[in-house]
Amino acid sequence: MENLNFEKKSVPVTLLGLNNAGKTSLALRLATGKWVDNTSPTIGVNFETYRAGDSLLKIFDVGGHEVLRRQFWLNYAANSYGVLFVFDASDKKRTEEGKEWFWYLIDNLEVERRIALAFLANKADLESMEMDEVIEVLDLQKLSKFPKISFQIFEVSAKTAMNVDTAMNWFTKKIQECTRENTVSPKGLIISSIFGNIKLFLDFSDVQQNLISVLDMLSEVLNDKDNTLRDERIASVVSPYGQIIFQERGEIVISLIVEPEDSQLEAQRLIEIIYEHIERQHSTSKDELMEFIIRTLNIPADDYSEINEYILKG
Ligand SMILES: Nc1nc2c(ncn2[C@@H]2O[C@H](COP(=O)(O)OP(=O)(O)O)[C@@H](O)[C@H]2O)c(=O)[nH]1
Ligand SMILES: [Mg+2]
Repeated sequence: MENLNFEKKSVPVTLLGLNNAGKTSLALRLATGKWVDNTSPTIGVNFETYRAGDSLLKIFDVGGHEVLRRQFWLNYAANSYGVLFVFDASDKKRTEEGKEWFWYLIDNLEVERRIALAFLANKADLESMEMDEVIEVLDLQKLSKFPKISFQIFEVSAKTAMNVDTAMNWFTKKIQECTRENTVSPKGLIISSIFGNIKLFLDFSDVQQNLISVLDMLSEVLNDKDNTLRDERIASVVSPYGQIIFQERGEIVISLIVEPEDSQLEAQRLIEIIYEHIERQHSTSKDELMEFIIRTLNIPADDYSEINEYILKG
């Protein structure tokens, strides 16, 4: 079985920039294809979905108010495949503030992997700074010193849609490259209840030998779940036989065991796809679910026979 195109391959990306730069307007244009006037200031974080070919970008629109900047920007950016940074090129009074916060983000962002950055000089329909001026004043040339950041600068208008497609085509292509680089080699997967009762255990390698330790870690995470589960109900533990990513949603917990050096972000994305599948198919059969998981995790056909499947009733 070759790489299949899944219905939902939602890839997290983040929309950042000062308040009033046009982030929500842009997010709505991407989600609906229309200009939506009268956006109100974003409180906290919203998300919109943008379809690009067979991928879906899940765009987190993070409020731009100052308190939110320090609290959320780095966290969301570090957990994304890419950042759309929106800069209001028509607001000369806030150029310095925009520059300061843009560099706050870039200088403090800690990512091991490659990340795509589209710098969007927005509101080009108004009287606004020329691109050359934006690059110069914000020192954007300096971005080339960050090898992990693939960047491109676009002059756009969320209002008239000018250059929005061009920017998004570039961005989506880069995001696809970044997801391809973030491969994981799943070693096992456990679906359990929030009380730790195992419903399905798929073993793709030698996890079985370590099952007790995996289960111990699972129960530790669950016993203390208000502390261990971070945003989005995720926890991860690195152990000698692999990295275990736990995610809780509704009544169930999915734990994916991958190689220690594998991408956590990609592991989370795969878990997300499995959750969405379970939620959509209310009465899915065990075989169907297993087949979906094997396809999603891209377990090679030759390894099928090595899959040990255990259903431990709880
Ligand atoms: N003329 C113009 N106005 C825009 C554009 N994008 C956003 N705006 C306006 O800028 C204001 C702030 O937009 P909003 O999307 O709420 O900004 P956010 O705080 O970054 O989410 C709103 O009045 C929008 O209508 C644009 O491309 N051109
Ligand atoms: Mg907003």
